[in-house]
Parts: sequence; C-alpha cells; structure tokens
Amino acid sequence: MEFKVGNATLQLIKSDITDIEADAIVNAANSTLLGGGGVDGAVHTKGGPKILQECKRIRDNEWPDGLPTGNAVITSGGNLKAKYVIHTVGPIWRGGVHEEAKLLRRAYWNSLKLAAAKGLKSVAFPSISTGAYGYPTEEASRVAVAAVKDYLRAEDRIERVTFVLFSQRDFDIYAQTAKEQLMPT
Ligand code: AR6
Repeated sequence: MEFKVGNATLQLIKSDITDIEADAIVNAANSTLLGGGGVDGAVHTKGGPKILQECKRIRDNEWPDGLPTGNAVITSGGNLKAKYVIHTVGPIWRGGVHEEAKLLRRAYWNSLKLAAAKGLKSVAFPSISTGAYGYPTEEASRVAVAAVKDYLRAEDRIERVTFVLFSQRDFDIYAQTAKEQLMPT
C-alpha cells in the first residue's frame, strides 16, 4: 500500500524488517544500544557483530550513560541488505500521560533527520515501542504516521519511507491510520 506525501512515497508492507533493502532500516533499540529482543535481537543476529561493535563505540564516545529516549544514532548495516541501521529508543508505555506521544514522535523525527543528514533516500521503520515497550498499536500508529507525514512535508530529501509491520493485525491498524491521515476526503 502506498501514499504520496509531497514528493515522497510512504509505503506500508507486512514483512520482517531485517529482510528489507533500504538505505537504512530503523532499530527499535533500548538506551544501552547493546541489544535485546524483538527487532533489536533480529537486527544484531542477522546483521552480525560489526553493528554491536559500532554501537559500543558510540556508547563509549558519545553516550556513556546511554542513548536518551527519542534520540537516534547510526551504524553500518553489517550483513543486512540495508546499508545502514539507525538505532532509536522509543518510550516505554506508562499509561500515555508521561509524554509518550511526544517522545515517540521524536524517535521517528530524529531518525529521519539523521538519515537525511547522511544523504540517505529510503528509510524503513518497524512499529517502534509497540512490542516489549507496550505502546498500544493504534495510538502508536497515529503518532508514527503523523510524524512521518509532517517530516516529509517539511523537507524533501527523503524519497521513500516504509513502515514494515510484522503481523497482519499491525498492518491493518497502520493501513487504517494511513488512510485516515493521508487520503483526501
Ligand atoms: N521485523 C519487523 N517488526 C518486528 C520484528 C521484525 N523482525 N520483530 C518484532 N517486530 P519490539 P519496542 C515488531 O519489542 O516495543 C527490545 O528488547 C513487534 O511485533 O522489537 O520498541 C529492545 O532491546 C512490534 O510490533 O520494540 C528494547 O529493550 C514492534 O516490532 C525493547 O525491545 C516493536 O517491538 C524495545 O521495545
């Protein structure tokens, strides 16, 4: 499923993000940057040890206390098809009254900003925060689609953004949200 946003394309697919060929895929990391389960586990397992080495270097040099929620950093793609991995930290859901939406938006925004600064044209996102971090998928999809839409309207260096949804249920939720936010009424 595809939508035009400014000059860019916003695409939704049901797939495994570690199989995606894009300039960058985004990892739903945690602030340690040292791996975990879900997307993070798959990225490091399939991407190989080079990504973890680069993450450790970033920790040592730039973020000794960990990457704050909403920030993003970039490493190579290791053995993945994607050239780069952008690691961002989404918020842990705590009922929705602890700035979760603002922090989730920031995670998408900063990932796209970093990709654009690197001259990358295509970026693929998983559904950040909706696994281990417990963010309800419907609410998260509204924040995610709005953040990407606003970013692509604000600047035109990124040509393609793909949401890679892991389950049919997640795909259907994101598709409904994208229709609501992006189709002319
Ligand atoms: N490709 C695409 N989507 C996936 C994949 C995959 N290979 N694997 C899982 N998902 P999560 P979070 C979906 O838990 O909620 C880690 O331990 C999954 O079904 O990966 O941001 C980190 O180290 C869900 O819809 O990320 C952190 O500690 C979505 O991706 C913590 O989890 C996000 O699930 C981050 O939690």
